[in-house]
Amino acid sequence: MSHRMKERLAYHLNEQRQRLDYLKKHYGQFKISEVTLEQIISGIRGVTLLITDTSYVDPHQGIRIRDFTIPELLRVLPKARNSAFPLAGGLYYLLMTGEVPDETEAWEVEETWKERMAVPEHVFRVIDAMPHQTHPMTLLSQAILALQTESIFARRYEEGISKPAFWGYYLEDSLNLTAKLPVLAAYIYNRKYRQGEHIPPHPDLDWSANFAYMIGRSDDPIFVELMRLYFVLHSDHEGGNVTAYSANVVSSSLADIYFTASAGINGLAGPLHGLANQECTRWLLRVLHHFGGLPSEEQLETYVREQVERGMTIPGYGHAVLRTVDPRFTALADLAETYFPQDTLYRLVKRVYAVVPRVLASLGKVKNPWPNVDAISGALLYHFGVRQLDFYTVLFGISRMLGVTAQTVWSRGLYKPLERPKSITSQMLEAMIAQADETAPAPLASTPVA
Ligand code: CMX
Repeated sequence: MSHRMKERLAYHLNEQRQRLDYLKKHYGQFKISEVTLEQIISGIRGVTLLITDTSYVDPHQGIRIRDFTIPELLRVLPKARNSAFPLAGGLYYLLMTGEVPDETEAWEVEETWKERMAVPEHVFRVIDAMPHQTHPMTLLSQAILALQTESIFARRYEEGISKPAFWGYYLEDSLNLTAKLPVLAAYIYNRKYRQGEHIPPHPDLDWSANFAYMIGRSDDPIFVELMRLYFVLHSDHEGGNVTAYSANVVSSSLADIYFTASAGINGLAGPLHGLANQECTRWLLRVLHHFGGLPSEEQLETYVREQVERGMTIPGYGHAVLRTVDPRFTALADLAETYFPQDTLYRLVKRVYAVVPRVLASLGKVKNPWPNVDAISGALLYHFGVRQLDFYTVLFGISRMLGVTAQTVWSRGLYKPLERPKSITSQMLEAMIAQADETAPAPLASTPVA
């Protein structure tokens, strides 16, 4: 166990509980949001409903992880050996405690992970039992669920424990799960695309480098660097994204971390969310194929306009919260610009960036015409020969589980109750409107159909 991390977490949870108790007691009636009918019908967009301290998506600055912007985060976190990029263990320490770890603390998490990487055999058998064409996200979700047999929280809960003890077991489970994620991802990759060759983790490597090693790609130091950057960038995006939100609801029922993480992964598998990295790369390749190479800006603009006029979505562009270029996009573009600016797919990414925002903006309805992280992440993986597009969201997933598990430990540590919003029927809604507005037309539900 990473003792220092647990100790600091206990301290901050205690402090935060007191803070929230005070706020609830003295400012319980303070209004944060009002919700309109339009917002409810439009996916609760723009309604502040959650308190999440691990990170915040600033619409105009992008993600702030524990208040650090992406460039700040990359600067302050301890780096892996001979690397320009942070150790995932240090990031996890920061997500969990809100404190920037020193190198020893970051390595302590990495060492804790190493001790817990062994995956029970039955989990591999679950993956093996699935048909070869199974989507890697299905396999990841199933593998995480198969690990549920190992939940310490579930066992202790059955024996009878009280609320203050919950978070400690969620933390144990979280460390056990996150330790195994690169192993699971590599196993899925090797089984699907490398004739089942199984490479066990290397005891000397950090969490991120180990993934590269286990898929047989650690010989390229820039790919290893990409993995380190990639896993930091995708780790957390406040509490309302589909992954975190679904995981949070599931965990609020005191379902353990394995049920929680699997639920989050299922949400991430949708094309409007995590699967957009797969979809975007497929779209980029289709563009190259269509034009027989890199199109000019003019050609691309005509192509994109025609697509959006037919009602198609341009993957990798737009966001429910962001209103600017995603800084995660910029961080990945910086890496590509440094190491392979002439790569054709990367050059296309840049050209798309020059064209798509103005096309989307000209439609007048797209709230954010700018690229998100999915507009580029796949192109970089593709450059390094990871060309199995359906695998891309798995990498997003194992990184995002760092944030999801940290959020879950905090939720249980703050004794958050069961999430259970209220719903009404549309008929009730019409009746409510009619009562408030005498001039409203008769409720549709009671209007005879012509
Ligand atoms: N291409 C074409 N049209 C787009 C668009 C895009 N990239 N992004 C938004 N629009 C359209 C919407 O479909 C909507 O049209 P209708 O009114 O006709 O239904 C209109 O613009 C308004 O949408 P919005 O309020 O700007 O965006 P939402 O908050 O509803 O949706 C998102 C956000 C991400 C689902 C959307 O921008 C999208 O589908 N983008 C492409 C998929 C993608 O990249 N997803 C990954 C996001 C990051 C992540 O969560 O991982």
